[in-house]
Amino acid sequence: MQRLIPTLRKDNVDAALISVLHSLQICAKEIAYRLSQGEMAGVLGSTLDENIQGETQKKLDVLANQLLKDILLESDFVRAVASEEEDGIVNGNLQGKYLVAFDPLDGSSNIDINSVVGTIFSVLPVPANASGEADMFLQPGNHQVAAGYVLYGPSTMLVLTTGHGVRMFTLDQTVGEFLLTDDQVTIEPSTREFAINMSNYRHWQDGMRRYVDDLLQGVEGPRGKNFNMRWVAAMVADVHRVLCRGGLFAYPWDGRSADKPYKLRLMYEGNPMAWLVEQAGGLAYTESQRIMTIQPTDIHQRISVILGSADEVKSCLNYLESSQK
Ligand code: AFP
Repeated sequence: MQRLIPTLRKDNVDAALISVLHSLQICAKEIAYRLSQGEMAGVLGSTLDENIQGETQKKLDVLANQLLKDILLESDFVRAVASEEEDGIVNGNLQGKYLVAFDPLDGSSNIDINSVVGTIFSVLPVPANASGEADMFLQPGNHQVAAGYVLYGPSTMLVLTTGHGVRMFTLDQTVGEFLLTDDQVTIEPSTREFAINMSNYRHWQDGMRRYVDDLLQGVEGPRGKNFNMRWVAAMVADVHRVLCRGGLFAYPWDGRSADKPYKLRLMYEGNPMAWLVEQAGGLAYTESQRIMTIQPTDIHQRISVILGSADEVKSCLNYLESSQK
Protein backbone atom coordinates (compact mmCIF):
# COMPACT_ATOMS: atom_id res chain seq x y z
CA MET A 1 0.00 0.00 0.00
CA GLN A 2 1.24 3.45 -0.91
CA ARG A 3 2.33 6.00 1.70
CA LEU A 4 1.10 9.60 1.79
CA ILE A 5 4.10 11.43 0.32
CA PRO A 6 4.63 9.18 -2.75
CA THR A 7 0.88 9.45 -3.46
CA LEU A 8 1.10 13.25 -3.42
CA ARG A 9 4.20 13.19 -5.63
CA LYS A 10 2.33 11.02 -8.13
CA ASP A 11 -0.37 13.70 -8.26
CA ASN A 12 2.32 16.32 -9.02
CA VAL A 13 1.50 18.24 -5.86
CA ASP A 14 3.86 21.18 -5.27
CA ALA A 15 6.84 20.16 -3.10
CA ALA A 16 6.19 22.98 -0.60
CA LEU A 17 2.60 21.83 -0.17
CA ILE A 18 3.75 18.24 0.29
CA SER A 19 6.01 19.48 3.07
CA VAL A 20 3.07 21.25 4.78
CA LEU A 21 0.96 18.08 4.52
CA HIS A 22 3.87 16.13 5.95
CA SER A 23 3.90 18.47 8.95
CA LEU A 24 0.17 17.89 9.36
CA GLN A 25 0.62 14.12 9.37
CA ILE A 26 3.28 14.43 12.10
CA CYS A 27 0.76 16.35 14.23
CA ALA A 28 -1.94 13.78 13.49
CA LYS A 29 0.22 10.89 14.67
CA GLU A 30 1.09 12.71 17.89
CA ILE A 31 -2.53 13.69 18.61
CA ALA A 32 -3.70 10.14 17.83
CA TYR A 33 -1.18 8.76 20.29
CA ARG A 34 -2.23 11.17 23.08
CA LEU A 35 -5.90 10.37 22.49
CA SER A 36 -5.24 6.64 22.57
CA GLN A 37 -3.66 7.04 26.02
CA GLY A 38 -7.03 8.30 27.32
CA GLU A 39 -7.16 8.82 31.06
CA MET A 40 -3.55 7.65 31.34
CA ALA A 41 -2.32 10.63 29.39
CA GLY A 42 -3.64 12.80 32.22
CA VAL A 43 -5.07 15.19 29.71
CA LEU A 44 -8.81 14.60 29.88
CA GLY A 45 -11.28 17.03 31.35
CA SER A 46 -11.74 20.77 31.12
CA THR A 47 -9.07 23.40 31.63
CA LEU A 48 -11.82 25.65 32.99
CA ASP A 49 -10.71 28.27 30.48
CA GLU A 50 -12.92 29.48 27.69
CA ASN A 51 -11.80 29.97 24.12
CA ILE A 52 -12.72 33.12 22.23
CA GLN A 53 -16.04 31.59 21.16
CA GLY A 54 -17.19 31.13 24.75
CA GLU A 55 -16.82 27.35 24.70
CA THR A 56 -15.05 25.57 27.53
CA GLN A 57 -11.72 24.27 26.28
CA LYS A 58 -10.73 20.69 26.93
CA LYS A 59 -7.13 19.96 27.79
CA LEU A 60 -6.76 17.98 24.60
CA ASP A 61 -8.08 20.92 22.55
CA VAL A 62 -5.32 23.04 24.00
CA LEU A 63 -2.71 20.36 23.47
CA ALA A 64 -3.74 19.63 19.88
CA ASN A 65 -3.82 23.35 19.11
CA GLN A 66 -0.34 23.85 20.55
CA LEU A 67 1.08 20.89 18.66
CA LEU A 68 -0.37 22.06 15.34
CA LYS A 69 0.87 25.60 15.89
CA ASP A 70 4.37 24.54 16.95
CA ILE A 71 4.91 22.06 14.13
CA LEU A 72 3.27 24.07 11.34
CA LEU A 73 4.98 27.32 12.30
CA GLU A 74 8.34 25.57 12.20
CA SER A 75 7.77 24.93 8.50
CA ASP A 76 9.52 27.16 5.97
CA PHE A 77 6.37 27.05 3.88
CA VAL A 78 3.72 28.20 6.38
CA ARG A 79 3.11 31.96 6.38
CA ALA A 80 0.45 31.89 9.12
CA VAL A 81 -2.13 29.71 10.84
CA ALA A 82 -5.70 30.36 12.00
CA SER A 83 -7.26 28.07 14.58
CA GLU A 84 -10.65 27.62 16.17
CA GLU A 85 -8.82 27.99 19.47
CA GLU A 86 -7.08 31.29 18.66
CA ASP A 87 -8.66 34.73 18.50
CA GLY A 88 -6.35 36.05 15.78
CA ILE A 89 -3.99 34.48 13.30
CA VAL A 90 -0.46 33.42 14.29
CA ASN A 91 2.29 34.39 11.87
CA GLY A 92 5.06 31.98 10.88
CA ASN A 93 7.69 32.24 8.17
CA LEU A 94 7.45 35.49 6.21
CA GLN A 95 8.56 33.68 3.03
CA GLY A 96 5.94 30.91 3.49
CA LYS A 97 3.64 30.22 0.52
CA TYR A 98 0.72 28.79 2.46
CA LEU A 99 -1.86 29.60 5.12
CA VAL A 100 -3.35 26.82 7.23
CA ALA A 101 -6.72 27.11 8.99
CA PHE A 102 -7.70 24.31 11.37
CA ASP A 103 -10.05 23.03 14.00
CA PRO A 104 -7.57 21.13 16.22
CA LEU A 105 -10.15 18.82 17.80
CA ASP A 106 -13.58 18.87 16.22
CA GLY A 107 -16.31 17.25 18.32
CA SER A 108 -14.30 17.82 21.47
CA SER A 109 -17.29 17.14 23.71
CA ASN A 110 -16.82 13.51 22.60
CA ILE A 111 -13.39 13.27 24.25
CA ASP A 112 -14.67 12.59 27.74
CA ILE A 113 -16.96 9.81 26.51
CA ASN A 114 -14.10 8.15 24.59
CA SER A 115 -15.84 8.73 21.28
CA VAL A 116 -14.77 9.91 17.84
CA VAL A 117 -13.09 13.28 17.33
CA GLY A 118 -11.01 14.76 14.51
CA THR A 119 -8.72 17.50 13.22
CA ILE A 120 -10.02 19.47 10.22
CA PHE A 121 -7.70 21.58 8.07
CA SER A 122 -7.76 23.85 5.05
CA VAL A 123 -4.68 25.10 3.18
CA LEU A 124 -4.86 28.36 1.22
CA PRO A 125 -2.27 30.18 -0.87
CA VAL A 126 -0.80 33.40 0.50
CA PRO A 127 -2.41 36.19 -1.55
CA ALA A 128 -0.33 38.81 -3.40
CA ASN A 129 0.68 41.77 -1.21
CA ALA A 130 0.02 39.77 1.95
CA SER A 131 -0.72 42.07 4.87
CA GLY A 132 0.40 39.75 7.66
CA GLU A 133 -3.10 40.20 9.13
CA ALA A 134 -6.18 37.98 9.29
CA ASP A 135 -7.47 39.33 5.98
CA MET A 136 -4.92 37.08 4.18
CA PHE A 137 -7.21 34.18 5.08
CA LEU A 138 -10.42 35.75 3.80
CA GLN A 139 -10.52 33.81 0.54
CA PRO A 140 -13.41 31.70 -0.75
CA GLY A 141 -13.16 27.92 -0.41
CA ASN A 142 -12.53 27.49 -4.11
CA HIS A 143 -9.04 28.97 -3.51
CA GLN A 144 -8.07 26.02 -1.27
CA VAL A 145 -5.04 24.01 -2.43
CA ALA A 146 -5.49 21.17 0.06
CA ALA A 147 -8.21 20.25 2.53
CA GLY A 148 -8.96 17.32 4.74
CA TYR A 149 -9.36 15.88 8.18
CA VAL A 150 -7.89 13.31 10.50
CA LEU A 151 -10.43 11.04 12.16
CA TYR A 152 -9.39 9.57 15.49
CA GLY A 153 -11.64 6.52 15.72
CA PRO A 154 -11.09 2.78 16.08
CA SER A 155 -8.37 3.47 13.51
CA THR A 156 -6.83 6.85 12.69
CA MET A 157 -7.59 7.99 9.16
CA LEU A 158 -6.40 10.91 7.06
CA VAL A 159 -8.87 11.98 4.39
CA LEU A 160 -7.47 14.42 1.91
CA THR A 161 -8.00 16.28 -1.32
CA THR A 162 -5.56 18.38 -3.32
CA GLY A 163 -8.03 18.63 -6.20
CA HIS A 164 -7.33 15.14 -7.57
CA GLY A 165 -10.32 13.43 -5.98
CA VAL A 166 -10.55 12.26 -2.37
CA ARG A 167 -8.09 9.81 -0.87
CA MET A 168 -8.35 7.97 2.44
CA PHE A 169 -5.23 6.87 4.32
CA THR A 170 -5.20 4.66 7.41
CA LEU A 171 -2.50 4.96 10.06
CA ASP A 172 -0.54 1.73 10.28
CA GLN A 173 0.54 1.78 13.93
CA THR A 174 3.23 -0.82 13.34
CA VAL A 175 5.22 1.32 10.91
CA GLY A 176 3.82 4.72 11.96
CA GLU A 177 2.77 5.63 8.41
CA PHE A 178 -0.48 6.67 6.76
CA LEU A 179 -1.15 4.11 4.01
CA LEU A 180 -3.51 4.63 1.09
CA THR A 181 -6.63 2.54 1.72
CA ASP A 182 -9.14 4.19 -0.66
CA ASP A 183 -7.85 6.12 -3.64
CA GLN A 184 -11.13 7.25 -5.17
CA VAL A 185 -13.85 8.09 -2.70
CA THR A 186 -17.24 8.66 -4.34
CA ILE A 187 -20.61 9.61 -2.88
CA GLU A 188 -23.64 8.03 -4.51
CA PRO A 189 -26.16 10.69 -5.60
CA SER A 190 -29.12 9.10 -3.86
CA THR A 191 -29.38 8.03 -0.23
CA ARG A 192 -31.69 6.81 2.53
CA GLU A 193 -29.76 8.32 5.43
CA PHE A 194 -29.62 11.78 6.99
CA ALA A 195 -27.78 13.43 9.88
CA ILE A 196 -29.20 16.41 11.73
CA ASN A 197 -29.58 17.40 15.38
CA MET A 198 -33.35 16.79 15.69
CA SER A 199 -33.50 18.51 19.07
CA ASN A 200 -33.30 21.82 17.20
CA TYR A 201 -36.41 21.02 15.12
CA ARG A 202 -38.57 23.74 16.68
CA HIS A 203 -35.95 26.40 15.92
CA TRP A 204 -35.59 25.66 12.17
CA GLN A 205 -37.14 27.48 9.24
CA ASP A 206 -40.45 26.08 7.89
CA GLY A 207 -38.78 24.62 4.80
CA MET A 208 -36.29 22.59 6.85
CA ARG A 209 -39.07 21.35 9.14
CA ARG A 210 -41.20 20.29 6.15
CA TYR A 211 -38.21 18.53 4.54
CA VAL A 212 -37.48 16.49 7.68
CA ASP A 213 -41.22 15.82 8.28
CA ASP A 214 -41.36 14.21 4.84
CA LEU A 215 -38.20 12.14 5.46
CA LEU A 216 -39.75 10.84 8.68
CA GLN A 217 -42.93 9.74 6.91
CA GLY A 218 -40.89 7.15 5.01
CA VAL A 219 -42.70 4.94 2.48
CA GLU A 220 -46.07 6.38 3.50
CA GLY A 221 -44.99 9.96 2.72
CA PRO A 222 -44.25 11.94 -0.47
CA ARG A 223 -40.62 10.70 -0.59
CA GLY A 224 -41.85 7.09 -0.91
CA LYS A 225 -38.92 5.52 0.92
CA ASN A 226 -37.77 4.94 4.48
CA PHE A 227 -34.88 7.01 5.83
CA ASN A 228 -32.44 6.16 8.61
CA MET A 229 -30.95 8.83 10.90
CA ARG A 230 -27.47 9.07 12.48
CA TRP A 231 -25.80 11.82 14.57
CA VAL A 232 -22.32 11.48 16.09
CA ALA A 233 -22.16 15.17 17.12
CA ALA A 234 -18.71 15.54 15.56
CA MET A 235 -18.87 16.93 12.03
CA VAL A 236 -15.72 15.04 11.17
CA ALA A 237 -17.38 11.69 11.94
CA ASP A 238 -20.73 12.55 10.38
CA VAL A 239 -19.08 13.74 7.16
CA HIS A 240 -16.80 10.70 7.16
CA ARG A 241 -19.89 8.48 7.16
CA VAL A 242 -21.31 10.49 4.24
CA LEU A 243 -18.04 10.01 2.31
CA CYS A 244 -18.07 6.27 3.08
CA ARG A 245 -21.71 5.39 2.34
CA GLY A 246 -23.55 8.53 1.24
CA GLY A 247 -26.17 10.50 3.12
CA LEU A 248 -27.16 14.06 3.88
CA PHE A 249 -25.56 16.06 6.69
CA ALA A 250 -27.13 19.34 7.77
CA TYR A 251 -26.52 21.97 10.40
CA PRO A 252 -29.00 24.57 9.19
CA TRP A 253 -29.98 28.06 10.31
CA ASP A 254 -31.81 28.02 13.61
CA GLY A 255 -33.46 30.69 15.70
CA ARG A 256 -32.20 29.68 19.16
CA SER A 257 -30.34 32.92 19.68
CA ALA A 258 -30.50 35.94 17.41
CA ASP A 259 -26.76 36.58 17.52
CA LYS A 260 -25.76 32.97 16.67
CA PRO A 261 -28.06 31.57 13.97
CA TYR A 262 -25.35 29.21 12.63
CA LYS A 263 -23.12 26.71 14.43
CA LEU A 264 -20.39 25.54 12.06
CA ARG A 265 -17.37 27.57 11.07
CA LEU A 266 -16.72 28.44 7.41
CA MET A 267 -12.92 28.52 7.25
CA TYR A 268 -12.04 25.31 9.08
CA GLU A 269 -15.25 23.25 8.94
CA GLY A 270 -17.48 24.32 6.04
CA ASN A 271 -14.87 24.96 3.33
CA PRO A 272 -12.63 21.90 3.79
CA MET A 273 -15.62 19.55 4.14
CA ALA A 274 -17.34 21.18 1.15
CA TRP A 275 -14.32 20.63 -1.08
CA LEU A 276 -13.96 17.00 0.01
CA VAL A 277 -17.65 16.34 -0.62
CA GLU A 278 -17.60 18.03 -4.03
CA GLN A 279 -14.43 16.19 -5.02
CA ALA A 280 -16.25 12.95 -4.17
CA GLY A 281 -19.21 13.90 -6.40
CA GLY A 282 -21.53 15.35 -3.75
CA LEU A 283 -22.83 18.88 -3.13
CA ALA A 284 -22.25 21.35 -0.29
CA TYR A 285 -24.50 24.37 0.18
CA THR A 286 -25.83 26.80 2.72
CA GLU A 287 -29.59 27.41 2.35
CA SER A 288 -28.88 29.62 -0.66
CA GLN A 289 -25.28 29.35 -1.89
CA ARG A 290 -22.54 26.90 -2.75
CA ILE A 291 -20.29 26.96 0.33
CA MET A 292 -17.06 27.14 -1.70
CA THR A 293 -18.11 30.45 -3.28
CA ILE A 294 -18.75 32.36 -0.04
CA GLN A 295 -16.48 35.38 0.40
CA PRO A 296 -15.49 35.17 4.09
CA THR A 297 -15.66 38.30 6.22
CA ASP A 298 -14.13 36.87 9.40
CA ILE A 299 -11.82 33.95 10.11
CA HIS A 300 -14.29 32.60 12.70
CA GLN A 301 -17.41 33.21 10.59
CA ARG A 302 -20.24 30.68 11.03
CA ILE A 303 -22.48 29.37 8.28
CA SER A 304 -25.27 26.85 7.75
CA VAL A 305 -24.26 23.60 6.06
CA ILE A 306 -26.23 21.16 3.92
CA LEU A 307 -23.97 18.61 2.24
CA GLY A 308 -23.73 15.09 0.93
CA SER A 309 -25.43 12.96 -1.73
CA ALA A 310 -26.23 15.27 -4.65
CA ASP A 311 -29.89 14.32 -5.21
CA GLU A 312 -30.71 14.61 -1.52
CA VAL A 313 -29.01 18.00 -1.14
CA LYS A 314 -31.01 19.25 -4.17
CA SER A 315 -34.18 17.88 -2.65
CA CYS A 316 -33.54 19.65 0.67
CA LEU A 317 -32.75 22.93 -1.12
CA ASN A 318 -36.02 22.64 -3.08
CA TYR A 319 -38.01 22.48 0.17
CA LEU A 320 -36.15 25.53 1.48
CA GLU A 321 -36.66 27.47 -1.74
CA SER A 322 -40.34 26.68 -2.07
CA SER A 323 -41.01 27.76 1.50
CA GLN A 324 -39.52 31.20 0.68
CA LYS A 325 -42.07 31.78 -2.12
P1 AFP B 1 -17.27 20.94 19.43
O1 AFP B 1 -15.99 20.69 18.69
O2 AFP B 1 -17.26 22.25 20.09
O3 AFP B 1 -17.66 19.82 20.32
O4 AFP B 1 -18.44 21.08 18.33
C1 AFP B 1 -18.58 20.15 17.32
C2 AFP B 1 -19.51 20.70 16.30
O5 AFP B 1 -19.17 22.00 15.96
C3 AFP B 1 -19.56 19.84 15.04
O6 AFP B 1 -18.46 19.02 14.87
C4 AFP B 1 -20.83 19.02 15.20
O7 AFP B 1 -21.43 18.70 13.98
C5 AFP B 1 -21.69 19.89 16.03
O8 AFP B 1 -20.82 20.73 16.79
C6 AFP B 1 -22.58 19.11 16.96
O9 AFP B 1 -23.47 20.00 17.52
P2 AFP B 1 -24.62 19.58 18.55
O10 AFP B 1 -24.10 20.01 19.88
O11 AFP B 1 -25.80 20.37 18.11
O12 AFP B 1 -24.84 18.10 18.48
